[in-house]
Amino acid sequence: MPQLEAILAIDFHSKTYKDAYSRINAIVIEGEQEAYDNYIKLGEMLPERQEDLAGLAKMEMRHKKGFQSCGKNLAVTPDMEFAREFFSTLHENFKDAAAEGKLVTCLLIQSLIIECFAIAAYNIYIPVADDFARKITEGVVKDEYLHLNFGEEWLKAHFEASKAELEVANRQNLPIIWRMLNQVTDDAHILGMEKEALVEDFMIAYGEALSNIGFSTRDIMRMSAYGLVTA
Ligand code: PL3
Ligand code: FE2
Ligand code: FE2
Repeated sequence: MPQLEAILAIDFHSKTYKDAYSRINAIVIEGEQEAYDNYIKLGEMLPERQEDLAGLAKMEMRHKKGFQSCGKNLAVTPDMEFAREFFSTLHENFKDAAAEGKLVTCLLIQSLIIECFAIAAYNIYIPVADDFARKITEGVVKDEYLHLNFGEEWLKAHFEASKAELEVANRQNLPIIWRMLNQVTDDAHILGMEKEALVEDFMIAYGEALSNIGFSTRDIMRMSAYGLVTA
């Protein structure tokens, strides 16, 4: 729960707020753009679901435009170079997996890890956002649950065949998320978002996803904390 004093103290037009926003806003814009690209790629890898995936990609493009308008509304210029660098490792991993035809790894990176990261971040942001950005973000987060659900449903239907690849992909990519989170902790704090809350919401969303797919509680505990301590 965000502290009331913290919300009351936020000055959306201060130099400090706008400076932090220039990076966080860029991260979400870049994240939505990469999500768009990733769903287009997933559509090529999963031709029988191409139409559904094109629909998800379209939503990501709408999200990107929504967040661009949030930055404009605060007269902030997003630092896109910072954001591209922020996503580069995860981006490379998705690209490599796609080139090797590793659909399960691609689904884990985009539909589970990235969507859970977005769901945690957006839910924590909503209560501390300015009025304009709050309305946009509320609309966006509803869609992100659909995207997470797409990955869950597919992986659940192919659980036994995907399990081993999911374990490896989790081990490879989850530590990257914790590192990314550490990189935004200070800026997120300025926006009224605490790291502990982000970690907690991410763990809940990701743990629930793994459970829906078919992993046991024991597996989930082991998998979802992977890389958290060393990050
Ligand atoms: C998938 O649809 C979108 C992927 C975007 C990933 C965003 C991760 C954001 C982490 C930064 C934490 C602060 C969020 C602030 C929200 C405006
Ligand atoms: Fe999105
Ligand atoms: Fe999404």
